[in-house]
Amino acid sequence: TAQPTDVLTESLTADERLADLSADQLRQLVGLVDYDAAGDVFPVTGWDAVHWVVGNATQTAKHYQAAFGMRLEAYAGPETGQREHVSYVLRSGSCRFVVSGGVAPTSPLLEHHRRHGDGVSDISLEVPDVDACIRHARSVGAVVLTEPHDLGDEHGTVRTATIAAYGDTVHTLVDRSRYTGPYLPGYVARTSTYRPREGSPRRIFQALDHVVGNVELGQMDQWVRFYNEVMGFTNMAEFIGDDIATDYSALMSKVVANGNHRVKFPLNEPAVASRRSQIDEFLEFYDGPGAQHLALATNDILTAVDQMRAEGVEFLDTPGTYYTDPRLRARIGNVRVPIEELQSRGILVDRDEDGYLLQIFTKPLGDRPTVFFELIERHGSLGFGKGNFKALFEAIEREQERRGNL
Ligand code: TYF
Ligand code: FE
Repeated sequence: TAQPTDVLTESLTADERLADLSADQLRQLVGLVDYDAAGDVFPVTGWDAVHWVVGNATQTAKHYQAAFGMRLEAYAGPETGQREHVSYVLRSGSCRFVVSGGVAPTSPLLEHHRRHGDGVSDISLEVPDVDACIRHARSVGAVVLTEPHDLGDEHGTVRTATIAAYGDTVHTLVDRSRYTGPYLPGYVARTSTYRPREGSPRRIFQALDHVVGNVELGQMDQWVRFYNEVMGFTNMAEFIGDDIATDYSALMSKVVANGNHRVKFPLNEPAVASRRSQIDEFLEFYDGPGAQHLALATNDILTAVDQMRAEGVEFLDTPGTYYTDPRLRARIGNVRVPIEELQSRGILVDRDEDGYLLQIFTKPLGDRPTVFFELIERHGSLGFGKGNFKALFEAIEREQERRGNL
């Protein structure tokens, strides 16, 4: 029987409850919009988890706790009957990572890692009706990798199915509305033994904002169509077309999103430019299409950057001229902190008709020049920092040149 407090929590979305934010705060944090859910062929209510395959999940899980302020919540491995690999479930706000690595030499995860290095294998999404989504996806030609099925234990049942996306990346659809366990059947609850340093913030980020995919030359439009037709996602206004591509970006980009923009997928392809695109470099070292960056939404990017830097995370440099450029000063107007606070940390700022955003990008996290992170603090802007593309792509190319890949 529902207690009064349960009634209260039930009126919140999973995001609001997990991120401990009001509806308004969440709306601002990740740039939600109103939409009419009637007629949605593939209703998506949020992100379920980002699954990583890495070379050393045990250490990577510690890094996400120490440097990203994530909390360990669940675990599966040989001790719990999962013999081939270990998986750590980490969470910050409503953003969940599942970090896995091979244990048995026969683990198929080791093959994924040999080919791609550390990377994202599955961007799993929360849907209220797995079967309806799969019926629709199949009817428009999507590749169904795992049919809808139930996973159960003493905590209830999770319904799930998996469809193929770009490269080896997949989308597992998850309905956990009838489940109360720590993550999925097969996992046991496990908490962090890592203790944040005295005075460090409770949480560095509250939610996942967007996940960007890099695809092969000439394939961007076909993946945009995939998200349009299979998932009913619509195209957002922000894109990098031919014009910008050849001038400085060396890439083309379009953005698709679900109805309320909770899930946003920018998709990049390399442009035919005078130099080797950062997307070509990714495709070579990831050995195919894959997730390029994850944007983490924070309500305090200054503390987030300070905390992450102190724990060894490296960010792209922004030249001083970015901040002294009078056009930037004129364009951005007033933001919540003095510009010097942004400059000392290398944080970028962009403004559009809806408001502004603050953002910063890490260098690639692993050994290969592939996946990296963005921190984003939105104040009304629903965009991706279009005004920063030039400065950002120049910074990425400086790194690319240092690696000898430009
Ligand atoms: O997600 C975005 O669109 C921004 C900008 O290779 C961006 O974060 C776009 C492409 C890219 C790196 C960043
Ligand atoms: Fe981004």
